[in-house]
Amino acid sequence: MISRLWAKIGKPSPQTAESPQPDRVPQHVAIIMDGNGRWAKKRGLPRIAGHHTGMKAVKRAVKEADRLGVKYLTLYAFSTENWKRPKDEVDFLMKLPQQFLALELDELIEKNVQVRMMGSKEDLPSYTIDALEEAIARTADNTGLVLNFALNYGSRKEMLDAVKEIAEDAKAGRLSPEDIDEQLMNARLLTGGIPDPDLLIRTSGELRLSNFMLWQLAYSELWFTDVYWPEFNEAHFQEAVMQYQRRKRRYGGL
Ligand code: V07
Repeated sequence: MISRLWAKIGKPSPQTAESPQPDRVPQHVAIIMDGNGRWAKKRGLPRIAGHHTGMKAVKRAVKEADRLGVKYLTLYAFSTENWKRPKDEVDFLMKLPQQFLALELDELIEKNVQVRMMGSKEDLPSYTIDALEEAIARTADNTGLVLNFALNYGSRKEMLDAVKEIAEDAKAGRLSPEDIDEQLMNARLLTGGIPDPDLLIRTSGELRLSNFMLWQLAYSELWFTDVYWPEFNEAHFQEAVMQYQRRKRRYGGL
């Protein structure tokens, strides 16, 4: 009886409630990985314990993005403002790229992941730059998921640097003001070649962009969760993607 009713009205697809539709997966997901310190504090642990456990959530997010068919994953690992934190914490954070890559680079290579970095190498310790450059070089020809780490990144600095470059070109007569359009600006930003994020995820309950990809997020869908980053798992990622799929994207039109 029930099955005949369903034949008339159409069976509820288990896909819609339980897991993201494989078509319409966001091409580019960007994540502000917030709440590592608060997660640690809640447990009576030092902040660095939160950062350490946060790395495990990075691994989960990369695997889940890859499994879902996301093409670009950008992770905000360290902002230009994070230098203001206590020196011990900054020193610990600066060791994480090397630590992460020592554990994960072989698997990333095996999974055809391409590692990229977005941010200023200035002020980064040489061991961090070396580890990053090795990972970038060894995955440069990979054609799978692009894993883009925002490290020592700030969006206003990114835009100012782009504008300065454009002004220099104009001053030297290499371009004229009429040539300055969105396409040119896109090309001069650190995301050059990577499409704008379709979906931004921010954990830990803060409802801000915090100087992250301000130009590129102009039309992105935003998804916030109270979950602290070290607890962010596959189910949360799927929930964000399902929410994204339920929204109708308008790009300012109707
Ligand atoms: C960092 C762990 C995740 C939560 C956010 C803050 C702490 C992975 C990296 C990383 C960066 C570049 C790279 C490979 C891995 C990382 C920093 C902090 C500075 F090529 N996690 N993670 N870098 N945290």
